[in-house]
Amino acid sequence: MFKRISALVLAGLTAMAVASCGGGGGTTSAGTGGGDDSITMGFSQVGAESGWRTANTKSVQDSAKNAGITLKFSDAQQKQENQIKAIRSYIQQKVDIIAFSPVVESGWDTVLKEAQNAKIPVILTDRAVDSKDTSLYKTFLGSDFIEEGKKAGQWLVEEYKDTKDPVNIVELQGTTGSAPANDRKAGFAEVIQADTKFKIVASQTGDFTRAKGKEVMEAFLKSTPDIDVLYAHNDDMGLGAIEAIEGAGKVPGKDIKIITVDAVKDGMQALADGKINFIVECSPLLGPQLMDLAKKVVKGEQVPARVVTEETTFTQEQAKQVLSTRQY
Ligand code: GYE
Repeated sequence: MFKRISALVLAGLTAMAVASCGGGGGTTSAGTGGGDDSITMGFSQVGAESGWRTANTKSVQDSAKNAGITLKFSDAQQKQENQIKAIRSYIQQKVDIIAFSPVVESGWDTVLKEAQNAKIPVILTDRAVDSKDTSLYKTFLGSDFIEEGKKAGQWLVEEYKDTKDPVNIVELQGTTGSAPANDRKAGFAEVIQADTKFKIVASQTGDFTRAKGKEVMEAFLKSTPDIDVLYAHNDDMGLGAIEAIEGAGKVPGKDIKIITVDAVKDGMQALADGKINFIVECSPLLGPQLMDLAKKVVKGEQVPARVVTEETTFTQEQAKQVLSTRQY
């Protein structure tokens, strides 16, 4: 360990962290630890809201173990205040590096400044912050969410290229204020606005969860006649919405075409089954790259300010082909 903390003190601090996290889901440690030059990372996860998140957590935990990095992990249950508490506890524990996936974009400057003052480097993973001062973190590893929104819009434009009739779209947004919700909305809107036949007739948050996706889609189906297309910012909300659509006696994928983002197993299965029409991939397997970046940052090496994840898209036919080999 870089900062030589005795096992006793460490245990005490971990207990403090659990206590201070309150309803925040607590803190657990994993990894091989040991050796004087091993790295301790404090990782504050958004929550466990989706299949994507579960796969991301597993990727981070497995890769920490493989990289010999001791991981202190906490789940913020989609609450910014829990993430701020977790980051403060990592600062107190003098971890070597902090990585986190910020639930929303705004409101991080104070706590990031505290980490900077304590000389603990921070890596953003998966989601971005909107801080003007980019020296508050070393790098941001994750997807280009605007690009994802554009890919969703491009599919729609192509799918409806032969019609002049209005296309009524309902949108299930991700967590309000989160980078993927903001950017997936913006990228999609930018592409479809080129043709006035595309109309977003209702747009509301489903908080990236299946339950909320179902609930909001039920409300859309009651309040909005003639829905042609659903654009859901993740698979889980799309899967919840499919239940609502079937419950209303309509056929998902036919009566209402569905576009989602992520490409987790359950989403890909629904795509292969014809219930979803198109999925934009967003990879949760960020762990290995995160650990590589962490090692470099702790050694004081230069890392790129932005590392973008490589991603693709899937049609129903493509989903059938790759389904059996999906890792998540
Ligand atoms: O798309 C969604 C999850 O931040 C990219 O968060 C991530 C998003 C992902 O809940 O399923």
